Amino acid sequence: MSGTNKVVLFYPPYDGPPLGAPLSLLCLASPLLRAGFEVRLVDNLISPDYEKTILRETQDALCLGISVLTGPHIGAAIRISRAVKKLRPTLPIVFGGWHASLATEQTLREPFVDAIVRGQGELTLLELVHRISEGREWGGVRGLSFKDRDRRIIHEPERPVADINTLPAPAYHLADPGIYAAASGVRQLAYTSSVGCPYQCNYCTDQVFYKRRFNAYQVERVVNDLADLVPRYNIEHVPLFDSNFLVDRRRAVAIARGIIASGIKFQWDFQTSTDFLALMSEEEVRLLAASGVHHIGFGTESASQEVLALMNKRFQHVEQMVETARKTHLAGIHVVFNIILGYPGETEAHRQQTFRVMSDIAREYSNVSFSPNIFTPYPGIPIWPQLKEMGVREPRSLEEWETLALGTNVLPWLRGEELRRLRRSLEYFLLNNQIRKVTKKIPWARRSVRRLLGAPVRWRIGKSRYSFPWELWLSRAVEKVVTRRSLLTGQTLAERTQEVC
Ligand code: B12
Ligand code: SF4
Repeated sequence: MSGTNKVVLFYPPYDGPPLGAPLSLLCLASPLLRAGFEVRLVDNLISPDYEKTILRETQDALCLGISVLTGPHIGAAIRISRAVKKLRPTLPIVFGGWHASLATEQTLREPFVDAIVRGQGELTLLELVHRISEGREWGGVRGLSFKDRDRRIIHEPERPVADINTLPAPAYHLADPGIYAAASGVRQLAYTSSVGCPYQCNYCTDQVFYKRRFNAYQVERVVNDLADLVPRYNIEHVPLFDSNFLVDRRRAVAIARGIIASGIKFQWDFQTSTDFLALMSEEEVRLLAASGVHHIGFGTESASQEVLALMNKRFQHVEQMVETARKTHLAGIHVVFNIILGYPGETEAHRQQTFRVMSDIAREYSNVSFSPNIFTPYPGIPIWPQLKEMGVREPRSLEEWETLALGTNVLPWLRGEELRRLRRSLEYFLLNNQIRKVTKKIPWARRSVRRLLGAPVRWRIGKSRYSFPWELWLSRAVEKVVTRRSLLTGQTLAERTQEVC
């Protein structure tokens, strides 16, 4: 038996604007607290000096848990783990989250990782913490991979995905939204009303994690939670972290109705696919807006039906993108269309088609912005076998995955002149949209700017001619006009994040 009952949970720093307290840790903390354990949450906003905090807090802890997504999270996770192991070599370090769940064997090979909780973490972590606290063996905990006493790697069988209605509510009281508001300028509270998406896009791991099952809270639960949490924490904005919020459109509309009826005022946003929104009536989309939806992110990815088929996205059609833009425009909702560039099998002609169609949509509907990125293969995505055949090298260690920020180009078919042309056409595409937005804001300059810059830019996109890019030089000299936006919230991304592509 251990004399302590403290669990330290760490969320490493990430690129981009803060989205409120890390929901993963708040969810993990809840069952631990109920079982009588003490929980310390650490991230770079709660504790700017997080490294020192963790070293201090882990002195008398039962274990350290770290949440890891592919990319920049990994660097801090490695650094902290090594520092903790130096001071307390026997303290169990447990990794969890999407990266650790999808690249389990490789991550667990690192000497500083003792166990990995695969998939949803609430029940598995609780069971593990009980074992640690009671000094028992770790074998038999479903969903756990770990090193035994001889440092051999053991993978226990999968834990079935839990119905989220059976899990305790996130421990929101552990993180003061004011701390995050100071960094982002908005009092935010992240909320998940459902997990899972029925589709199987072959660049996405949602199907691996949540098994294609849409697993959702009832309408009343969502409305009651929000009506309670928003005033209690004085929240202005709720980003929903659902994989595909509109899978059940009737539920979504009823949630919007419930929020309106509750009289609580706040903004909220979500991600979904255009096929679902396009099926909603204009009134239903207006209802979403009236309840506070001000932004929706869509994984549109391409305007070429051939490329969409290559992505196993046959459920989505260009007409639905147009319909989505039209209905959200009518309702006054801002939308971001994500675009994936360089997908295996995509030709330059496909790409130009995407830029042309998307430019046409944006010209017609001013509420549309874009988030274009070069295809980044994350661990566990179903298309990996094909990527390997095409010469993409899979990172061989945890450390190597750290450099894989969104938009990092690891595609061997996107090199030299091909890459230069992609970048140039992308810059023109973004410039074209930016000109449209800027001239909308300054009507007196509209005609002259459009004539001087807009017309030649549109001509280039139409004809795919990008040599001697004087418009780009001019725009860069005047101001930074080319901006990218976050799919989750629609916020403009930091310059560093924008320039990855
Ligand atoms: C919100 C979000 C973010 C936010 C999170 C901020 C915050 N304050 O919480 C931020 C902005 C950091 C983010 C960034 C990125 N994200 Co993101 N993000 C999401 C999203 C929409 C929701 C995640 C979430 O919080 N869910 C709710 C919580 C409760 O679930 P959870 O995080 O999965 O946590 C559970 C388990 O994973 C596990 N668990 C998690 N951590 C730990 C730790 C321990 C110790 C244990 C035991 C268990 C455990 O238990 C938790 C409770 O069940 C998911 C999509 C989705 N549907 O989940 C994508 C997703 C996780 N992101 C993804 C990607 C690709 C990214 C980026 C890499 C690229 C990008 N989009 O820009 C960046 C890079 C981040 C970085 N390294 O800097 C991928 C995952 C890829 C991967 N291999 O990591 C997802 C799945 C989207 C997708 N379908 O492709 N993201
Ligand atoms: S629709 Fe979105 S969440 Fe669903 S499988 Fe495709 S990319 Fe993943």
